[in-house]
Amino acid sequence: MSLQKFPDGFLWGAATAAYQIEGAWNEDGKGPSIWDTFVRKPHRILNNDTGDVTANHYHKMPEDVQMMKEMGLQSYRFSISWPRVMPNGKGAVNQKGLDFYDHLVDELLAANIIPNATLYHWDLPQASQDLGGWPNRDIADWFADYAQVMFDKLGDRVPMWATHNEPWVVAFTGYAIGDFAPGISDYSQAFQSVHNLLRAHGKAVQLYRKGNYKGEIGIVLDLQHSQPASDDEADVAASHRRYELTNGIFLEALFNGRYPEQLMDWIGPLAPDVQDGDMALINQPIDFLGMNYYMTFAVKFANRGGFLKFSQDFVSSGNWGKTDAGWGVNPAGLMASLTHLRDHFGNPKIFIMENGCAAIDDADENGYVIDNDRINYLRSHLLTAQEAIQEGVNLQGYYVWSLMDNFEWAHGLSKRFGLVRINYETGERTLKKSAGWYKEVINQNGVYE
Ligand code: IFM
Repeated sequence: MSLQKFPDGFLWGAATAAYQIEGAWNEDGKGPSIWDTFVRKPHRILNNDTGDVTANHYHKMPEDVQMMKEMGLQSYRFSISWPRVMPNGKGAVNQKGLDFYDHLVDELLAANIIPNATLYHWDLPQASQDLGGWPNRDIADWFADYAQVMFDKLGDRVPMWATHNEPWVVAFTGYAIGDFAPGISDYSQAFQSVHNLLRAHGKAVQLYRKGNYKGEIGIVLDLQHSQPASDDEADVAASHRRYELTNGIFLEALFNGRYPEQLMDWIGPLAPDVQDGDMALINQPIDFLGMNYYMTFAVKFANRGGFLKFSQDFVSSGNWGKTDAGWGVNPAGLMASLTHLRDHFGNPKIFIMENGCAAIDDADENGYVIDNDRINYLRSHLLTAQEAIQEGVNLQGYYVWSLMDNFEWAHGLSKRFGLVRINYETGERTLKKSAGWYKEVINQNGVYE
């Protein structure tokens, strides 16, 4: 067993998102989000679960920060609930909502943990959706106003900001597939959402630069890796189309100021309305790229495969099988995504902002979970990340998804991704075996092979 060390200064953390952990869905002046609405519709969420309480972090925040300290985390990535801060999506600010995040940041700093804030992790104010949501061009200004409120409040103490988390999911699962809030099935709204999410990102970055805040700002993309199922030309082309749909559309716009031409040709009338100046707004320098990595797909040409004519299967390497979320496990896809960024997008500074797995966690009578599957999953991805750094990838930090068990969207509370077990009945927190293992990784700044 040899210890694979990471470079000095490599940042170690864990991540969460507001709707998934906070609870307190209608307390202290918070407005409803599209998820508060969506979970109340029939048949949308497994077991009719909601995020109304979930891990109850809103009420347990100081205890949770102490727990992070005990776990040895160097950084904590959280998201801010837009409707907690601006209940109507624009206009009036809810002081109590702001105070919550203010207090969180102070607690983190007191515990010597670097705060890493994401402005948007899917919980759009319902009032903004009532005005058309992400497909409405005006949303970029509403988002910029919200971003400014947060920069004003926390910009002096939060050194890492992300505008969006996984805008692909926001646009496509929310507005095209419709299995996530707001539950709309319309591809043209989805492509228009991509464009407005990116314009909103651009406006927020501009404001951040203008304010001369001391930290860094970027965006977090879920980079799924697509690989052709065979050498057949049709499969290779189908895989490329899938890549452009999930990754290229964001990477090309952010780094090169254009949408992939071939994709735009394929989608024809579904393409977003791009106005003068939009692409320049989107294509501004960012300080880092956040990437979330979970999955690789083997892609085939499929005549009945929708408007991009492909079908896909999860790839699992070796004997990995699938996680409890039904996803394949393929660390090689992480390597492929990282080296792709190195080779095609100028080797940007990267943080892995999420990586982790749902596992079947059997708790003993004390709530303790021996989650060897999770440890093996994390170890294999970390070894790959370390190898990528040896290969010249500019990777500077890693966050486990997730700090604690939480509301996993359409799966409700049934899927557990946490390093910490949540007993949803009592609210009790118990560190899993993986939390102890991760603490060692952080202490050693390395992973044993
Ligand atoms: O829980 C989600 C998170 O909100 C975004 N990234 C993927 C995670 C696991 O599905």
